[in-house]
Amino acid sequence: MTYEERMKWFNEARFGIYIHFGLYSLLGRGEWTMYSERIPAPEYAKLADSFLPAPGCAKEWAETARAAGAKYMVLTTRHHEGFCLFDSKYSDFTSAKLGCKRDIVREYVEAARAAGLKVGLYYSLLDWRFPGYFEPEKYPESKQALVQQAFDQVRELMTNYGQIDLLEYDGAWDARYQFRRPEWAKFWNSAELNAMVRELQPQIIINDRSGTDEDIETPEQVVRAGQQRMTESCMCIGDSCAWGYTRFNPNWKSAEQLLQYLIQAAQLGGNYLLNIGPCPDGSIRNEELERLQAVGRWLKDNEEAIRNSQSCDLIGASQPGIIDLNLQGPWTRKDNVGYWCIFRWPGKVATAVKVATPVKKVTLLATGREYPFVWDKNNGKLTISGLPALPPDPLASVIKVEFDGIPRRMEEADLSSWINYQN
Ligand code: FHN
Repeated sequence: MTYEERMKWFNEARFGIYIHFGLYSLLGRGEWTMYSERIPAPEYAKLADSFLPAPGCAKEWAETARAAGAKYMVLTTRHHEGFCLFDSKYSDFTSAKLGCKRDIVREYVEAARAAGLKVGLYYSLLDWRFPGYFEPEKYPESKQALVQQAFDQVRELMTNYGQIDLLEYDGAWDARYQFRRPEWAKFWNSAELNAMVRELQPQIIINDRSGTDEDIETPEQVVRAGQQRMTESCMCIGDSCAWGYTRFNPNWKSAEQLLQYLIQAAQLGGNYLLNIGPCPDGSIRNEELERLQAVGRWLKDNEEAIRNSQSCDLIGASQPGIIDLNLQGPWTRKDNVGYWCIFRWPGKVATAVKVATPVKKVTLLATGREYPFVWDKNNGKLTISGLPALPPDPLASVIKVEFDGIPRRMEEADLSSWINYQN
C-alpha cells in the first residue's frame, strides 16, 4: 500500500476524538498525577480496585464522537501510569484483571466500528513504574524489561483487535527532557518496533512520536502546517495540562473556538484531534458534550468545506489575533471550489480582496441559495451582495465560491494601487 492510499481515509476525515481514560480519571487532577505528586507505584496501584467504568461507556464515546462529526477516535490504551485498558499476558496491571475486570479496549474497538468510526490506539512507551525509564544506566535490566514490555504489548494490540487504523505513540522522550529524537528511537528500538507493527497492520498510520518519522506529525495545543509530513493537531477542550479528567477545569474553549481550530486545521490540509477526558465512570461531562454536539450540528450543514479539504491560497485568518488582512475568516478549498468560513459576519455585503481567479458562482453552503457578486479582474476584489444582515449560522457561515480554476491569490505589484483605483 502506498503512503497516499494509507492516508486516504485520514485526509477525508479531518476530525477525530481523542480519549484520555485511565486510573488518573478517578483522581480528577489530570493524567500526570502519579508523577507530579510522586505517588509510589504500590500505593497508586490500589486505585485499580475502584476502576469501575459503567457498562456501555465505550458506546457512549463512539456515539458522541459520531454526533460531533468525527470520523475516528484515539483511546489511551495505556498512559504513562502503566495501567492497561486491555488484557495483556505481559502485565497484571490491567482493567481485564483488576477492578471492572473488563477489556475496555475491546469494548472500544467494537463500539467504534459499530458507529462507523476508524479505530485509533494510543500507547505510551514510557511507564513510570520502571526505574529503568528514569535511570537507564543505573537500572539496565529494568530498562530492558520496559522496552520488552512495549514490544510485547504493542504486538498484542496489533494482533488481538482486528484492523487498527491508527497508532499514536507517546512518551518516548527521556526522563531529563532532552528531546533528541534519534536517541528516543535508539532507546525504544523504534525502527524494529514499527517494522513489526507494519507487518501486522500493513494499512496502519503511525505518528512520529516514537522517534522515527513514520506518517504524521502530532503537535499539541496548536494548529500548524506539517513541517515534513501531514499534521494532526491535538488539543484539549480545557487547559493544556488536563487531558485526563480534571474536576475543576476553569478555561473551557467555546464551541466557536473549537470550530476555528478545526477549520484552521482543514485550511492547512491537516487534521484536528480534539480530546475528551471522561469522568471516573466513563461518562462524558456536560462541558465537553455540549461543545462536541455544537461542532457536530455545524458539520452537518458544512462538512463539505472540511472533509478532504486542500490548502487555500486566498486571504483569511481563522483565529482571533492572527490577522492575515482579512478578519472575517479563512478559506478552505477542494479543487476549484473555495469555502469562505466566516466567523465575523460582515452584514449584507462580503468583500474578499486579492482574488486572482475568475469567479463563476456564489452560494451559501448550508442552504444552496445563490447570491449576486461582482469580481473585478483588475484589482481582484470580489464583492458578494444581498446577504442576510445577521449571520446565517451563529458559529460560522460558509460561502461557497466556484472558480474557473484553482483559486489563487493576486500579487500586488504596487501596494498603493488601490488608493486611487478606478475601474
Ligand atoms: O504527557 C502526555 C500528555 O499527558 C498527553 O497524553 C499528551 C497527548 O498528546 N501527550 C503527552 C505530552 O506530549
